Amino acid sequence: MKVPFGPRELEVGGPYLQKELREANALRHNRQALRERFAEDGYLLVRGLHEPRKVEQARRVVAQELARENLLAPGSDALELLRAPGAGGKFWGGRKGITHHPAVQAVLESPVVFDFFGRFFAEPALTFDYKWLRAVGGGENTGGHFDVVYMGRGSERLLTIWTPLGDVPVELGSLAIIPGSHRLEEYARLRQTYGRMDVDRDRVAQGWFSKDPLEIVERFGGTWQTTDFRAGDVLVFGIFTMHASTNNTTDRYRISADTRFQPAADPVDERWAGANPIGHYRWGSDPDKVVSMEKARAEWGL
Ligand SMILES: O=C(O)CCC(=O)C(=O)O
Repeated sequence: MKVPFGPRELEVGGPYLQKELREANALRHNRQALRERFAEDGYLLVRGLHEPRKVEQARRVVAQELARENLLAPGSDALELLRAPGAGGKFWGGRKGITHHPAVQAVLESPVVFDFFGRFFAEPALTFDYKWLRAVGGGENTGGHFDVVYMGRGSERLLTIWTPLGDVPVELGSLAIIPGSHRLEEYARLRQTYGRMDVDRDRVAQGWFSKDPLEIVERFGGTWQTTDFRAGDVLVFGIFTMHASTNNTTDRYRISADTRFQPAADPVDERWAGANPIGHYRWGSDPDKVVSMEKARAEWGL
């Protein structure tokens, strides 16, 4: 089977893309084993962390919001998330009315999530108030990037938890990771250059290192790994783990949230915390000063 992934079609099971993300469920209650797995892979896949019933309640709230904005196909069952003709994607980053709706918050800030991170860090965890919640439309995907370029001003132990709000099989646009990209020697230069970028400070037009997933693995090595996610599963990864998503090739929305956790005692990136986080404040502003990713890459020799 071939999967559209950015501008490419990659064979699942071939050298570039596989559906073999490793489950970490058996390690969930063993801090040492979890940490060793994370140090090796740069991610942790936990199946069924959330009760599917709770995920469905959150999904219902997001579906109602899409319906309110006339983005769902008229007459369709809202939970199916069939897109209205011509409807595009939707991003509710920082929109507290929906990201902090009790049913959504019950998943994203559930005690099971705090317990998971508290155990992993061996100290209390905090989460950014800002949440990244999205409905990914037809043909859309996420390009290859490290999260550090968006949120690297605080804790070096910051982790992302990606939470699909419903089943997300590969054809709906599943998250894909390059295991080991956070530590492999071949990625060292990328970490030392692109990985030190800050989209607000440096005004680079795009946070994605590349829209082309094949370019990344051909150049730096590794293999994209993804899976068919089920409602309740989560994927945790670090700020130097290369990730992207396959394209949504269906007529339905993929909805998911990415949220962040770190040790509560560590410094916090000021853009994402507090009652009204400022978020990105300069990224993409002032077109005369924006630096293209091509130019930035030329300067890094990449
Ligand atoms: O959901 C997506 O497509 C992108 C998510 C992402 O890049 C992240 O969780 O950091």
